[in-house]
Amino acid sequence: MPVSVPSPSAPRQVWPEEFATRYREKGYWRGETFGDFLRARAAAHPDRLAVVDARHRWSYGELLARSERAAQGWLGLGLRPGDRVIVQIPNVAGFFPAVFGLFLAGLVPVYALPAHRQTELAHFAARSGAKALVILDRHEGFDYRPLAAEVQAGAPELRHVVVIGDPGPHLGFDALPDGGQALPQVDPASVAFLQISGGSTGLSKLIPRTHDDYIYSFRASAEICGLGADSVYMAALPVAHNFPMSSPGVMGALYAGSRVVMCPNPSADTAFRLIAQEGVTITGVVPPVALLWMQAAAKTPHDISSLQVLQVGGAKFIPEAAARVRPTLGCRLQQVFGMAEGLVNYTRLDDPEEIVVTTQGRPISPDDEVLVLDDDGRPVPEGQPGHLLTRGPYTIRAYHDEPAANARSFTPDGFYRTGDIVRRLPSGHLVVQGRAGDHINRAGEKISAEEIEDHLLAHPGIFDAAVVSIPDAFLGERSCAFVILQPGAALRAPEVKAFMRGRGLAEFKVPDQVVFVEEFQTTAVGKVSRNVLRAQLRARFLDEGKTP
Ligand code: OOB
Repeated sequence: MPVSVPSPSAPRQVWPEEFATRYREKGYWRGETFGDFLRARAAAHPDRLAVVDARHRWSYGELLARSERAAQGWLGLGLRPGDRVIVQIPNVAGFFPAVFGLFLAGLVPVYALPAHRQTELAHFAARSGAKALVILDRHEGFDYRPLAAEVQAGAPELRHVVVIGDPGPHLGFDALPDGGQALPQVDPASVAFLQISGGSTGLSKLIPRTHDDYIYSFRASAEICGLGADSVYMAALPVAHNFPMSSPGVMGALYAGSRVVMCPNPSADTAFRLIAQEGVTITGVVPPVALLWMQAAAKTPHDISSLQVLQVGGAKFIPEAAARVRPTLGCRLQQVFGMAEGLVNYTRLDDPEEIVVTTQGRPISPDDEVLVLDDDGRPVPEGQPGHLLTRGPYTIRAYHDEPAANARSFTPDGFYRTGDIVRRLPSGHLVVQGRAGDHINRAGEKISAEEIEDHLLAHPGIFDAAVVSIPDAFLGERSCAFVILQPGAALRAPEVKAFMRGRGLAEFKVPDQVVFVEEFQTTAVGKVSRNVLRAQLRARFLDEGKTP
């Protein structure tokens, strides 16, 4: 096999040598790539079912064959190891040959969510320098082909749009040219893919994850969740997100030789039908979806008794709701508190019910270092709230090409500042108390206040804007934009929302609520920081009892 020589611009993720050595010696990093493990499973049990969706049932052997063909196709386009390819594919089986094809060819997927639109995709293209974009033709009533064309028109480096399904004006995934070359040998320490950050400040950052570090995180996750040959994991959340991807997610399930079921949307009806049909044993959802499922369970015609574990994460699951999972759905609850940057915490399947209901779990690895610090950077006494910082064998040391954000988000000795406020119990379990930063966690979708404010300010009738999170009984948090109009401007909330939709943004970023104000209160000193301003507005809004 020829050794892959990544293109010079290929993203990198490097741990200091002493850490890398330790992580290898302890057996966390085993020098294995995505391609290696798929080949190994296909050799061990070629006929076992690997991936199922409404139209396909592929065995491990078939998945590998399709992925190898795709790898040839990617190289046939002239792409070279280390090149980036944006992947915007919803929950269909076709996701896997596309991405395993990229892995086998030494190419680097950039995972976009199905909800992302022109603005986000253009940003990922510019930041990653991607040369190709791969999409599904249409999903849930949305046609991704015109969107891809629009993105391509604004991104000179994006040479190819490849479509699974009917290609329209683009290139068909099944019609990729055969590269006819030996597949490269991929370095397990190289970057396997770029994940998208929640974007706590400004636009989303790209998170480079290596084969070594990511495979460790889902191998260990699969063990924690007890996955094996008889397990059936259903991806109910968009598979490109880190939670359904790797906690243990579809990758952990394939690693463990389990079966993966792709659920096209998380509505109770669709999900319950698939659980019953496929004998799903474990799946993961965000808290609002769990609430809907608990409500629907009483009257569903589907038999969901195969479900053993419901994972809930991405946003805080309140204990009152958590306590109802077992009685209503008849399965165990596992809370998952993770982040695309690395650290993932789980309540364990044998934890006492009290811990499962009231905490967000404890870290995967004995080598996950967790600090809980006060505002001055000193450790807080056990059980007290503080800032969560972390470092470990699957937590990144830097974002891709973001010197300023890296200086803010990482300490000089390599700890990632998560932005979360937590309490740590004597057992090591963490309880999430809130966020230090200014983002809105809307049903697990993270929205940067700053990014939305910038879009609002682009409206000629808007003088100033501040976006804040408001507690919401269903979503956890919703977004509220406080807007000061230009003198003489007469805008109403629906117009502001329509304007935001016209900006080519993911729908979840359109403010849920728009409140017009005359001015922002400032202190006697004059200017206040955006954070203080947002906190003031939020307090004023809640004081005035505007929230249900
Ligand atoms: C997951 O990943 P991201 O990158 O979309 O968001 C990370 C942030 C965390 O820093 C925290 O603020 C919040 O989402 N979060 C939770 C939570 N899980 C995530 N807040 C409270 N309770 C929880 N259980 O959201 C993610 C990645 C992997 C696994 C699970 C979730």
